[in-house]
Amino acid sequence: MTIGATECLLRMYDEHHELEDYQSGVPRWCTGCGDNAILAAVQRLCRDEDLRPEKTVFVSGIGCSSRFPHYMKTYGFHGIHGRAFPVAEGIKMARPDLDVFVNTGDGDCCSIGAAHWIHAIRYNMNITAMLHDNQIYGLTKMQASPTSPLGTKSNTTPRGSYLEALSPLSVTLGVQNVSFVAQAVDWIPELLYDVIKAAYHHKGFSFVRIIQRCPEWLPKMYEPFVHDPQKVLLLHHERGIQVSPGLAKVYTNQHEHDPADIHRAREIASGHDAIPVGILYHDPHVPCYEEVRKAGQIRSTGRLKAGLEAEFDKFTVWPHDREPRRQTDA
Ligand SMILES: Cc1ncc(C[n+]2csc(CCOP(=O)(O)OP(=O)(O)O)c2C)c(N)n1
Ligand code: SF4
Ligand SMILES: [Mg+2]
Repeated sequence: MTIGATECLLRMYDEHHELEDYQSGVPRWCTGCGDNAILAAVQRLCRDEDLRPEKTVFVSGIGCSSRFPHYMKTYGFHGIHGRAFPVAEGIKMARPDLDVFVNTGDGDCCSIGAAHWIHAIRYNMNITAMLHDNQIYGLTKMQASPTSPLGTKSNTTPRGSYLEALSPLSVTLGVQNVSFVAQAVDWIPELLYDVIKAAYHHKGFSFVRIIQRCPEWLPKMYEPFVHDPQKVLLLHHERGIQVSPGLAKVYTNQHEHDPADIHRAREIASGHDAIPVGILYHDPHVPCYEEVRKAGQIRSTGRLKAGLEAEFDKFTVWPHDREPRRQTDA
């Protein structure tokens, strides 16, 4: 089909998007909540990548952070607590042509949804996952989560939490088929954007843990890190994040890390000094489940129904006077 110059121009205009094309509503998050910074970075990414809103889906579970899809003018699914990953995987299997993102909290992902998280890593579907890790259950008003540091005082641990925090980076790096692991913090927007962008461009399951401040319940938790740039370790590499001169001037605590080195990535993830930010691990060659399974093949409803009937018939106990239905060959 040939199209004229005017139509061509109109199509180009139609397909060019501004920031407003991705913004929806006024976020209900508290002032200073790190979720606002993550939303701003993601909306900017959508604009810069010119993502088509009708071909983009944000999926979440339950929590403050899981309100994310409401603020994106794309498709979205504000799901069930802990179940963002299976919903996103179902969408990707049925529609591999869509860009699928997951926004999940530390309770949502690492507590009630932990089993789904592990399998999402192993399935390695082409999904960009952002863990909004504020180290507390925010929405339900301050209960300790698996990522709360030892001694965190909360409504469920008034004398301080009793266990060492679970490390989302170390867990992810320990799962078979892991293909992309990165970390960012909400108070360095430039780096947050670069990390989410790299995650989006990775073909496979990209897991970004974002340290997200919750000024409502843990107002002092990250003050020392925000005020002392030495407490942040910038990971840079030609195959990872390349740090801009402006950022390098402020954040002088830097480390060249090759994201292909999983052993070094695990060492960095388990360190207890400065917060490492950048790409810890990247393997672009791990096969995606949707490709292995040849997702997106459309089956007619007639064929699906006949297949189901045939399966049910196998287990039906028929009365003596009735012949079983003839098995279909679907
Ligand atoms: C099945 C089920 N169990 C418990 C809850 C209550 N609940 C809602 S959000 C939440 C925790 C949210 O914490 P997190 O995932 O860290 O998100 P945040 O609010 O901190 O962003 C809990 C326990 C629920 N909605 N559903
Ligand atoms: S309670 Fe915490 S996580 Fe929830 S919106 Fe407020 S600052 Fe953000
Ligand atoms: Mg939380």
